[in-house]
Amino acid sequence: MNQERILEDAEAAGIADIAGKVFEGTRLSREDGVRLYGADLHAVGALANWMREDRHGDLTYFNVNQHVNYTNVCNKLCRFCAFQRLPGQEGAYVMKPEEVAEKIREQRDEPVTEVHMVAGIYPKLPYEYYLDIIRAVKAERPSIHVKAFTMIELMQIARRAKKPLAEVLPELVEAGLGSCPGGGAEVFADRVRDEGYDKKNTGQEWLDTARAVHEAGLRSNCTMLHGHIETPEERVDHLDRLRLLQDETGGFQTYIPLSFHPANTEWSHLPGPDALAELREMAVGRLMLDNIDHIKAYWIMLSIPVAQMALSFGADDVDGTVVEEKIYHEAGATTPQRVKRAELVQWIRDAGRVPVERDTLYNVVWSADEELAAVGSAAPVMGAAGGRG
Ligand code: V47
Repeated sequence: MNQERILEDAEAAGIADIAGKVFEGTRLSREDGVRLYGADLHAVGALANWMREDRHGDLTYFNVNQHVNYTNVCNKLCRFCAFQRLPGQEGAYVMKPEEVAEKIREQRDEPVTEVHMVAGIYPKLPYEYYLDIIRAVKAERPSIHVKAFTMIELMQIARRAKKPLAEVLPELVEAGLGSCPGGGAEVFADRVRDEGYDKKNTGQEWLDTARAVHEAGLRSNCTMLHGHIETPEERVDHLDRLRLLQDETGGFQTYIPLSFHPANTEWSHLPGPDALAELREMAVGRLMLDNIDHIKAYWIMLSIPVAQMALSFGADDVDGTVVEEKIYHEAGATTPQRVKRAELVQWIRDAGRVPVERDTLYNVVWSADEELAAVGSAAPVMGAAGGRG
């Protein structure tokens, strides 16, 4: 859609001033962000789509990855979580390093480039365990990129190591850690944390840990868990705090809005977001996070049809092939646990976009776009001001 048409729709929706800012590359304020939650969805989506196409054209990134959740034992008792078990509770498990390696071995005939490894917080696990599971993965498949440990896991690992995180991170890297995922950020606002996950790190601790990760030279992702008890103002606060940290470090590669799935959680009485709320969250993320290059529509959580639509509401990435997802499926997700690479490629094409297989750091592995295939990289450079443009 051209700028004039988008502007007409924005005018009708009362957000022409916001559209003007987006077109000229001016940062949106917190107030603008709150207004985007109340404005006509199609006008907001068209604006986010303009920004997506301005940056990435039709290119849509995916990777061939595998998830491993090494334990579901957790002491944080988050009310939104259906995955956690107490030690000894039925269904509780902790994988030995050999079992983690076995999971990797099972996929040896697939062109997997990344393992996404996250889990609960089980205080009994020693520091060596975390090093050993990374080493086990790398020994089994040396070429694989290990994207592991959310910020709260890193805080726990440092606690067990009895060393500051700045000393622990190089040791994890030495073992084979390549980058960190974006989970566990939830909603930073203290009010929401106090009601929903008061045993977990604060929002500020999550941000401080992410800063340390970036200072250690690692890239990471960021998320927001939306669609439960948070207000639009609290969502905008969360996005603004991510944006400010990104101004400082440039270390975030991708933002992923995560839709709350209520089944089997203490918040099962809440409805969770519908598809329209999911599309709006994608669009607001794209528009507010002007310094984060990629916005991911995590198909496992959204369903494939909603993820396809999200590609016209600001998203330019769909995550990967996944294989055996537990966190959402325990919470009632009805999506498959894996798709084949060829299926991902096809449904990106069906959405009218150009599929690009990337590695974790956005180097191009394969592209349907010949020019990009020749350049071989869509990776932003880490440093101040992130990857604008
Ligand atoms: O940290 C937990 C969330 C996260 C529920 O970095 C729930 O590339 C909805 O972070 N309903 C894990 N959400 C998933 C995650 C992720 C996924 C894909 C890619 C990346 C990346 C990161 O899921 C948790 C928590 O925030 N979560 N329970 C639930 N019932």
